[in-house]
Amino acid sequence: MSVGILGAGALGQLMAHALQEQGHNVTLLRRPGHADARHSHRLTPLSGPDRCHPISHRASDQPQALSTVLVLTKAQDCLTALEPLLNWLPADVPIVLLHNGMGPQQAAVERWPGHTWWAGSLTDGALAHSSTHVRHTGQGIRKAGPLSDPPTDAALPAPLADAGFEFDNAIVTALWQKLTVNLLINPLTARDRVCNGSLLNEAYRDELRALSEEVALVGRALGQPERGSHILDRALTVAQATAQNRSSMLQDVEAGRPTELDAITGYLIRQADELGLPCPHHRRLYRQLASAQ
Ligand code: KPL
Repeated sequence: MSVGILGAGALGQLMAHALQEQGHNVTLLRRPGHADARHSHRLTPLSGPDRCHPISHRASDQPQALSTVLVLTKAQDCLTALEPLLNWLPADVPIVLLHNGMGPQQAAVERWPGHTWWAGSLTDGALAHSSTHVRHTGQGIRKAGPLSDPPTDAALPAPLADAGFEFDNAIVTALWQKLTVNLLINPLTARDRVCNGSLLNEAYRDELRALSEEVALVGRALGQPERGSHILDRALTVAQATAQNRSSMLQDVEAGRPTELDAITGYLIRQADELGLPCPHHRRLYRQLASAQ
């Protein structure tokens, strides 16, 4: 049995290496029509010399024996990427949604309710130098838990435990907390084209405080009560741990790719609209970035 990974970007490649190094067979699940192949993938770790692993590539519409599927596509690509796989994947194979932002997780469960859905978050920094070479730029926190409602007592699938994920039975709260980090770091770094660590600069403090207070306001109304200062501290801790990293949104902007703005700032604004909350700083950031795409 293999662990299937949908999404061969920086984090998809990083997880493929982490799993191979723990003795798992990994298959990168590519678009329908992709010919079977085995490529040598290179990892530049946080320290020490580069390491290479051979990794299989197979089309996602080809039935194959998979123990677990990790979904590391961009948020906006997740549902489309899942479709060919869900035509044949047995319902009891755990599918772990690990993209940034919120919205697609709930949409996947609603659209394919019979499957075994998990979700998670990872705050590692990673940079894809090419489709077969990734650099690990920051050690992060990795969490996953069942998405089914109410939460089941299921244990963490073995590949996740081996890749350093912690079990979290309140994963929606963890997703929200990761979203709060992405809400503060990603749009600002993408707008100003700076590394995560630049946000530690005093020049950003007022804007970050205002953004954090707006997130806290929406969070409270959604049953995620947290002070703005906690939200800010968490984002600054991640910015420090990934100081040299270019956020995924900045990498997308620089490469001219669509960003996850809609699943990050867009998600917050949609919630604020439903709740009748203003969020002017996030709306302005959204407009600045949406017009740049
Ligand atoms: O998740 C990230 C991202 O870039 O999308 C962080 C944690 C901000 C690391 O860069």
